Amino acid sequence: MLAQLLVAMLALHSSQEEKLVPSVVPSTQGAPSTDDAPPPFGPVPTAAQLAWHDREMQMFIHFGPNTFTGLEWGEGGENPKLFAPTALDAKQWARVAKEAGMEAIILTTKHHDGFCLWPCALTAHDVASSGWADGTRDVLRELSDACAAEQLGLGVYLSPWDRNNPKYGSGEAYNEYFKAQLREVLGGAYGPIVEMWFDGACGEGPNGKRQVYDFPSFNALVHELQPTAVIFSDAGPEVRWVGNERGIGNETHWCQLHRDKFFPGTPLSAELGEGHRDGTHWVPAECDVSIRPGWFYHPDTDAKVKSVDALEEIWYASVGRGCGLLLNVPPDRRGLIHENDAAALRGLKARLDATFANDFARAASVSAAATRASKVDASRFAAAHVVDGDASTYWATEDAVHTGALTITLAEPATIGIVRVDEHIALGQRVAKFHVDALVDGTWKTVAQATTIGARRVLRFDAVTTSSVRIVIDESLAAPCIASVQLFAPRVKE
Ligand code: FUL
Repeated sequence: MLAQLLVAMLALHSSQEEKLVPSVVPSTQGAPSTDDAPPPFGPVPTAAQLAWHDREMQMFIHFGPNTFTGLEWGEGGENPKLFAPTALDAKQWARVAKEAGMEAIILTTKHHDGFCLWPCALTAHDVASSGWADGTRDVLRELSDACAAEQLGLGVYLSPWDRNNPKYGSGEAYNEYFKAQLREVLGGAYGPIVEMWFDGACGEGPNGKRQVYDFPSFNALVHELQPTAVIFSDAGPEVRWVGNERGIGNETHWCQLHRDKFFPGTPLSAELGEGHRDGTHWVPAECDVSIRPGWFYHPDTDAKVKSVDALEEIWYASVGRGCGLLLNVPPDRRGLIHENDAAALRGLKARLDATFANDFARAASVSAAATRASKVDASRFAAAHVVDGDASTYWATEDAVHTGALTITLAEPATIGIVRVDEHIALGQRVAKFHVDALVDGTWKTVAQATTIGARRVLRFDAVTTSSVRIVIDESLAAPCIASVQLFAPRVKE
């Protein structure tokens, strides 16, 4: 991973990408020359974006006055005393997230009702005025500590739409208020933040006026305060919305996007899901979805928690298509993740662990139709790198070769039904079309086909018993760079 980060940092150094990594490039003295590596293709991810790709699945937490009123969009005039969880335990949230295999938790520190889950010096509409522990506790503090203890990343959602604050709709004064809130949350008091989540909603405030948000200055402030955080919004700048709230990524998912065509609150467009093969910026899609029918907890949805089957389908349609999954798990009125939600997450984890426990391709022998030459090390771009378990090494072709095939010969025949392929995205996303063949009774049979790969592509297909599998790159925008190929047994339904 370290090497992958280094390549991304070096590539970034010479590109026009926004600098989200420290400007000091680590010394490469003593390291082999990278001269004969494929040149980066198109926009490439920053170190912060590569870390986001690695997080695969994150937990979203919607919590606040709505949890107690039954609303999804609080009106802003709610009495803060309504916020009165009886047994809030952020350590339990973090434990559930960790046990589910999530890598970070993103909390609604302020939703559209304007209520702050941290004691905000700028408003009385916050936990300090609430009915919870006489206003002495701080949800964000407790979650930050709990995430640190579980080694989870922490992300924040701070809604620009504020139905409580009288400055909302006034222009500059509200934008300054909002930035002052960003400083409180991101200024360091709560430690490092991995993701800033900006919602594009822009409704009316308490005066019936709408606000013109100053996103360029919000983004600049986030980058200044938390240089290793990624910013999510409908339009990035670092992570984009997938365009639906069902957790479903697009079959074709380009991380590159003509970012300047979009803005937070941008009209819904299929392009958000698909991206653009000739896009100008690296802005991968994040798929948000709630484990319950609403974003907030409502007691009448206890029996409507998504099943393990449904969650598994969402995982394949999001993580499996190279997107990130942001799965919302709203704490209940006790301030705990409900038993039903926790059980569904445990079920998902058990199923994914069982499915991906045994990779038949690991340490299999691999050959390629053509491989890029290297003066540094003859095996530098060898096909064997796709099964070496090292995400920083990869197989590549010469620059002029935009197709290719990897043949994986297993030590003994195996019954397979799932393939996972990862591109070496530090050098950009390249593959536009590929298919998978298995050798059955002496004949190659196509078992799966798809378009893009990106960070990862996981495909399920009808089970075949075989000892040879071929990954055929039919179309690539530049020399394909494949980091990993994994083969698994089909999932046996319990
Ligand atoms: C939306 C909001 O309006 C919803 O309440 C929720 O927070 C969702 C994740 O984003 O735009």
